[in-house]
Amino acid sequence: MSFELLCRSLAAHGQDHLVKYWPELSKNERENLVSELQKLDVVEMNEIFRRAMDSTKVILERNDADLKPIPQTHYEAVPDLSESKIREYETIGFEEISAGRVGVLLLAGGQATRLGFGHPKGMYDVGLPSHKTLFQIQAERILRVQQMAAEYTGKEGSIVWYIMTSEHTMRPTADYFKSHSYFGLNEENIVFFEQGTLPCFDFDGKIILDSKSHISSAPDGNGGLYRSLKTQGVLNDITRRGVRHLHAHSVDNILIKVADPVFIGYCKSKNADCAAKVVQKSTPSEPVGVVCRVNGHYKVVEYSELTDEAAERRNPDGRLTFSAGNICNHYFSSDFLVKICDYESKLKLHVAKKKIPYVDADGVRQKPSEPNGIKMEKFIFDVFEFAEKFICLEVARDVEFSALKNADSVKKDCPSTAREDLLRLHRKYIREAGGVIADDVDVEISPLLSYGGENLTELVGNEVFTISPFHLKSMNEAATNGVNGNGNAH
Ligand code: UD2
Repeated sequence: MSFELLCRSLAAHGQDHLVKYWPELSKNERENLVSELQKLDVVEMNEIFRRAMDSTKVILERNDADLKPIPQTHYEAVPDLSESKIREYETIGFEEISAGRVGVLLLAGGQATRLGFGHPKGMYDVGLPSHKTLFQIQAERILRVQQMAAEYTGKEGSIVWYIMTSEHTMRPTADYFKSHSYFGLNEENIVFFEQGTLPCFDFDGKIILDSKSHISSAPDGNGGLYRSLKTQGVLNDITRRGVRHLHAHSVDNILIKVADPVFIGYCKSKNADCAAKVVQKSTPSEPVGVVCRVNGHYKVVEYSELTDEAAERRNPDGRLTFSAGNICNHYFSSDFLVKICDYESKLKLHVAKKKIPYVDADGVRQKPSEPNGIKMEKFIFDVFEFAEKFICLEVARDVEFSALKNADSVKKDCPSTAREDLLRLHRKYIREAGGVIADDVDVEISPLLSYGGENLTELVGNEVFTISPFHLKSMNEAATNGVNGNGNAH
């Protein structure tokens, strides 16, 4: 489209202020602005703003009677399952992994603002003895679970790792993996793709200029996954490789069981198209969304939308009725993803009022002290209601969930709690395998050695751990990187 046509289209849709500074721009700045404007579908963006504002006007008059917990037929809790049931699900998961039918969708497009880290969150080192980052820990869990599946089935298969980044995290994430030789994974089985952005608007629906030649925009939320799967060719890749099961999760859960065979096996055996792992809410007021049914549809209801009465309601056994805390840990069948990506444009838009830097009437960039506009996001869980067979798997929080959200000063969901939660779990694994370890001794178990506490008895049984901090490595790792911990070879 020529510049003149572009200007006419902007004017026709009330967004011509975006070219206000055109006469002042250098050649490079003009090229940049034109390229951004050409990618902007102004009709669609105005419509998105309208829909987003409409959604904020909907008065939440939900009756508690509309809310129902997940029916028992669609809910299982790992801590209550028999060992044989867990092995049954795990076996199915291993078979799917070995057959190359399992993929992981890592949500790594967030901006890590609360953490205050200037790099992709997956590159964060919470200070474990090994100093492994979240990305490395996850990569090594994939390597280990592939190995476990191969040992179990006698057939080597690969997990495909689809990593969703955003405009700010794409390059540094891809470079980071490359400079670490993909942590031993086959480069061909890692697919980086970029989620989209949405422009930021002022409250009157005008798109905000971040500078005279640059539109203010932000990633379109983790629900932007569905659009980017389609536009970035990832759905085709999933189909081409024959991947049938996708485990989708946030980047910031240090305890994440990546490509969890038990979860995959559970979902396959129930013929589920969509599922969520949940943890029991710790208290009625814990600020987490709850997975439940609203008028028969599966949804995540934000804690702010739950009345005190509903939040505090308990079953005869004392458990909270609405206890299924969402942890951004989901399963999708590939068929479901294909279906959902076709109507992702209807997904709800969540609006957040933010302080968005802007260019003022005098052409000066300002950083407002009060919210001056909105950012819009789609949420990954808003597709639950479209599932034909949605199920939940409750998991133990101390085994599977510890999220890194904040800086240490917040003292909650921060680097210290993530590190402590992982080391506490590893102490538990050591004790279960017959080792002796005091609570003040820090031993980290490499994911290359053990995925979920297995494979340790021979190594740690009757061993007394006194050296702290200590890194318990796999044989290969110790051979390539040196001995374990502080000089003690195992
Ligand atoms: C998420 C869940 C919340 C709860 C909580 C538990 C959503 C929408 N909310 O809340 O219900 O389970 O996690 O920890 O799932 N991300 C992107 N692109 C974006 C925005 C986020 O990839 O545009 C990724 C982000 O990198 C992270 C994940 O999505 O891995 C969760 O995002 P968040 O940390 O912003 O979500 P949070 O903690 O508000």
